[in-house]
Parts: sequence; C-alpha cells; structure tokens
Amino acid sequence: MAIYKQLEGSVAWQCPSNIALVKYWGKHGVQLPNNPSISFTLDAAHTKTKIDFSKTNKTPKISFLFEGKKEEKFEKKIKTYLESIHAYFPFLNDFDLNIESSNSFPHSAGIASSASSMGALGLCLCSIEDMLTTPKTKAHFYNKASLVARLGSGSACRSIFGHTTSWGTHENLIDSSDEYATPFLGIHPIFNTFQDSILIVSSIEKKVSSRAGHALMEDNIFANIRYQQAHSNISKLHKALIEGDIISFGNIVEEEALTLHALMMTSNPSFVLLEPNTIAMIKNIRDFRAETNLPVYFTLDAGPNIHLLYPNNISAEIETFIQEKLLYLCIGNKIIKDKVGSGPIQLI
Ligand code: 2P0
Repeated sequence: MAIYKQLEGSVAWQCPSNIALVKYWGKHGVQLPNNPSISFTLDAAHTKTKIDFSKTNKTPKISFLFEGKKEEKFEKKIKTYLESIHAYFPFLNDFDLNIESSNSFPHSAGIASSASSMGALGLCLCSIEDMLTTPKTKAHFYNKASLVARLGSGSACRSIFGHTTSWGTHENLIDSSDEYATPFLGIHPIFNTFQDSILIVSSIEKKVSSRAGHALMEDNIFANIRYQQAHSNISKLHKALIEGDIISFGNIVEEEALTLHALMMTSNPSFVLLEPNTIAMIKNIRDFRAETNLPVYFTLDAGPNIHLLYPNNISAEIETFIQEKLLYLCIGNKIIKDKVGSGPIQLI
C-alpha cells in the first residue's frame, strides 16, 4: 500500500498554447516526432485547469467540467488519456479527481486547444504527485510535465516552457530529446518581443484531424525529403534566432508553413485546409513586405488561420496594415492578439 503525504488537496495551472516555427508533422511509436520542431510559446491563448483530488478506497472516479459544464466528449478523452498514463503516476489508482478547465479563447475560435489543455493537465498531475510523494527537482518536474503532455498531444510538450522551445533531437540543440521539449538557449532578445496576431479565416472544426494528418505521412512520397528539410531548417533557424536575423527567420518560417500544407495536399488521400481568404492574406502580406521592407511574416497551424509574426517595434504600422488589408478577410472581423509569452503559471 502506497503511503501519501496528504489525502486531499487542490492544484491549478495556467498553460499557454504555442505556434510551431519548424513544424512537427509525422510521428511514430507513442507520440514520438519524426523530426525536431521549434515553437514560440504564446501568452493570451491559454488554458486554466484546476484539479481537486481526494483519496478513495474504491475504484477512482474522474469528473470533468469544461467552462463549468459537463462535456461528455472531452471527459471521455481525458479518462482514456489518464488510464494510459497510470504507469507514470501510480497515485491515479488511489485518488478521485475533479477536473475543471477553461480556455481564454472561445472554443470555436479556430485555434487548437490541445497544446494548452494537455500542457495544463500535465503540470497539474506533476504538482499533485509532488504534494503526495517526494517533490521532484525543478528540472525533473518540467521535463516530466512536458513528457506526459506529449503523450496527450505531441505539440503540447512545447507549451511547458516559455519564449522559444524545441522538441526532438538535433545536434545543434543542447539536451534536445524526442521524449520532451527543452527551452531554446541563447536567443536574440528581439524574438522575445515578437507579436502573433492570429487572423481567423474560419472557425469551423476541420474535416481532417491532426492525428489523421500525422498518420498520412507514413505513405507520403515526400516524407523522407521533408524530414531532411526540417533538420536543415532547424540548423538555419537556430543560427537566425541566435543572431537576431529576422529576414532568415521569416523565410524559414514561411517555407515551413507552406510545406506543412503541401504535405497535406500530397498525402493520399489528399486534403486541403487552406481557404481562399488564407491565400488572399498571404498575397497581401508578401505585397506589403515588398512595398515597405517591414519584417512581417506569416505562419500557419494545421488550419486556415494566419499567424502574423512581427517584432513589437513595428506594431503601429502592422496595426494599420491589418485594418486596411487583412481584417476584411477575417470571419466576423475576428483577430486574436497574441505574443511570445513567458510560459505556464501555477495558480494554486
Ligand atoms: C506543430 N501541428 O508542430 C504541428 C504543425 C499542427 C501543425 O502538431 O496527434 O495536436 O496530438 O500529436 O500535436 C498538431 O498536432 O497532434 C501539430 P497529436 P498535435 O505544432
């Protein structure tokens, strides 16, 4: 019988979403990436999760409320996930969990919530474990939170650390691992000022899930060349991030965004997540850059929405550009103003 330091308690974490600069697309084993990736951790788009835990002698019960309401679909997903990670957290055999979660962004905003929600859940589970048993070192705590977040959703492992983060082994990235993410070291300070204006083209749930998209990489005829490209882009981006070379950064990031969607279009069966307004925005962004020489670039997640990336010192010019050339292409004039953030925050 396990001995616990306490029989009940509460924990809560706020965890941000992230946007990949070099994309993870294709995986093997238990959520292991086929190539390394690098991301900016965001700030405004985050999930808050609170868990009340109490010791039971019966079969443990799990309840889940999303934004204060019971959500059968999410609850089922979370139960299946928690069952799959008992080996990492033996206390799950002995405690009832009441989980409550909410997002800072609307569920239907068209931004993925799996990174922030699985990140917040992983951090809460590690905090509970620390309260019940011997606390881990800070490094071990965050690595374990990142690892268990990864088991819930691959890209979630990068949300555990602030600013810029990498996931997946690469010779230039110190201590990099396929198992968990690591903070990017030595970044030029200009990148910590980066803004991410998320331009919502569509908020409809996409027809092909990321899980299915990753799986289609197994038979994609461009898979191997893509993995080589990602390795090479990590080397180039690593250098650009350290040197503060925004132009190289932008070229790599746009190439990665379009490659991600090209891989979707060349999968079998193929699928297209871009919308006509996404393409119109890309054209307007490139025209604006050519006219003004301002360092503003786009990236894309697995969906049609544009993430507009630029340093804070040109925010005024970009605001005018958005109002004049991009806002009319957004659904319901919807924009989420985000930026590079400093990472998760423990609330309780
Ligand atoms: C990324 N994406 O690097 C890539 C690029 C979206 C576009 O990883 O199946 O939700 O849960 O591991 O992490 C989205 O897929 O997929 C994703 P799973 P995930 O951010």
